[in-house]
Amino acid sequence: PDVKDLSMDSGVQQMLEKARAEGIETAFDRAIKMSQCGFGATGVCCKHCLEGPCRIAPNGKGAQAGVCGAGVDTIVARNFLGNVTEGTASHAEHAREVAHAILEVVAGKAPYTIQGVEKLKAVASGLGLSSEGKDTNQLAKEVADKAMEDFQKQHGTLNWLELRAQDKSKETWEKLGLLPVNAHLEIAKSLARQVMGGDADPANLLLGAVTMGLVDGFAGLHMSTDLQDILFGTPTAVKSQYRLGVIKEDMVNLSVHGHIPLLSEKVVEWAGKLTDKAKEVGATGINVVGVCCSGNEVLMRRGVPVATNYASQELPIVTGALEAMVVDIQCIMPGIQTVASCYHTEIITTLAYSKIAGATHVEFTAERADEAAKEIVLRAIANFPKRDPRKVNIPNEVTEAYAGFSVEQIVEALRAVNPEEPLKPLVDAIAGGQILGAVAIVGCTNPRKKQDHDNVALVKELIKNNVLVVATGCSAHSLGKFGLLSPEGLQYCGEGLRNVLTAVGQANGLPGLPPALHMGSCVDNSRVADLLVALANYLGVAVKDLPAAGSCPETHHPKALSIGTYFIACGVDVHVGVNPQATGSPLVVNVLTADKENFPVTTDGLFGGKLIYEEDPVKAAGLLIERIKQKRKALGL
Ligand code: BF8
Ligand code: SF4
Repeated sequence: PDVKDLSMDSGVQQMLEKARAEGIETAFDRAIKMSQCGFGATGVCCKHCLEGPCRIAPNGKGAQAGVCGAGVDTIVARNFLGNVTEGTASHAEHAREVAHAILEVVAGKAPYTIQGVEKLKAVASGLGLSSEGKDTNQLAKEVADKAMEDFQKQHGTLNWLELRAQDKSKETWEKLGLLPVNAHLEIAKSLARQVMGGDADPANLLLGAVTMGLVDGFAGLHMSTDLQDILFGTPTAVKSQYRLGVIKEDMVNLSVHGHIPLLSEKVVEWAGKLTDKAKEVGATGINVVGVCCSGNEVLMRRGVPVATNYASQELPIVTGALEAMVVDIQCIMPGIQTVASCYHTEIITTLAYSKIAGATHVEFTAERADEAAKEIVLRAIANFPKRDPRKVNIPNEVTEAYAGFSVEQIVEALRAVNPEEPLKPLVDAIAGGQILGAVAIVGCTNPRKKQDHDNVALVKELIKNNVLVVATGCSAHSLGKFGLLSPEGLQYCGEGLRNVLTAVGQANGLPGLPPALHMGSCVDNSRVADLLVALANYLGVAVKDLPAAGSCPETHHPKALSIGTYFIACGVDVHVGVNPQATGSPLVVNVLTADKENFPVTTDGLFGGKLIYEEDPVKAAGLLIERIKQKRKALGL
């Protein structure tokens, strides 16, 4: 296929042409070669024991039960729970790493300082800790200890759930017996119930997935965001740039890729300190660029430009001008090493439990942070003279974008309109119909879909219909590349939404707010949830009653299913534009996607939110708008 059908990003298209000319295979090529298995795609293949694999054919043809007697509903529900558990484990480990780092920091063992003192006090008070008479490190230790309890306690429920959940949601989960005790316990229990001969009741397995979703939401997303804000500061609005053109020919280019900002923050810091060394090898300086969620973290807090998002992560290497790509965990394609081996680019892995054969490994721990980050930057510098000038070709487009819209920043921006009741202008605009509702665009890009296309198309359709959009993850990067994170994008908005965003922007000295507000990385979907809870509490309603929804048009990762399950448990509809690999069971499909009037047990009935699976982005926007209108009507709007 033409490269224009693989990505909307012209720089990516240009690099795909270059890769083809140089005989280099990328994820887009592999996606074409690799056909998808029909059984796996519908979730009907079970590999939970050595009697199998067993798979149930659709349409009642062939064996309709595994050797053990498991039917299709059990198999699909169990596989869904497995996916959600995997995603949850990623986020919980992320949060735990940061909690552990804070404990090292306050013990004087790791070279970071607590920068988010305001956030620390707010989180401490939410956890029931008094700040009085305590210095920053003492208070941070107590907060990190509370975080660690969420991996250890044997009774009660997650401290972070008590901290961040709306009471009304908590009541629902409690009644259904779904409250998680501690993250590790629940993850282990979930693995144990998926084992051959374990939980075989499909409805019960799906409720298990909801508990996993709650672990993901509170001990993964919220805990990560809160602790990262405490350690590195809460993001405020920043202006930066997007696209492969942020790679600079005359500089040492170093990309940070992965998720946990412990690494990326230190690399940015050391890049700033070692400019002279870069000059010694003939470069004008060191240019750190972001990829994926590490990119989001340093974009939000430091204004670091973003080169590209998930599906095209191999292509910064193809510019021939990337000296090193340093990675930690999650969403890192092993393919980057194969591509890098054709250039001078050095792939540097950093975590003991996440290596790539052939890559350089520089072990990164909080304690060794300075040493490791310095070595990483020095390695990038040392690679600069090894560049082959004949292979260098950097696409020249860049797009300007604003990011850094934490809840604190959004409230601050609204305060310029109404200092006493900052949420009032937003609520009034929703009540008055200038804003129809709100949708969070989350998730990824996926090499099986034309990159950025559906993320952008869905958002354009929503804002045209006056739906306020917030964005996180790689989907936010899609929007950034196409001007939707900049006031320029206001031209695509319906009149009501445009007027509100312009007024709030102007009150803050900007031509307008962007049509999509970039709220951060994937763990920062917690910020979206916090905003919903704040709005619901202000209005005195439940989160499930708000005219709001979530959408991941181009997702690829099980983490998206975990995040989606969390939001559904909060009563928020979640759209996926990619097959969630659970369509082989009518029961599972009905529980997750049916309206409460049409099926006896649904997530819609239990929690007020459901899954919407629709591959066409414009149709999907229509379905989201329809549900938003239903919820408006129920609120009497
Ligand atoms: O956690 S958006 S491709 S990088 S999974 Fe991965 Fe998807 Fe990007 Fe971030 Ni989230
Ligand atoms: Fe087959 Fe049952 Fe074993 Fe799964 S657990 S592989 S369905 S026998």
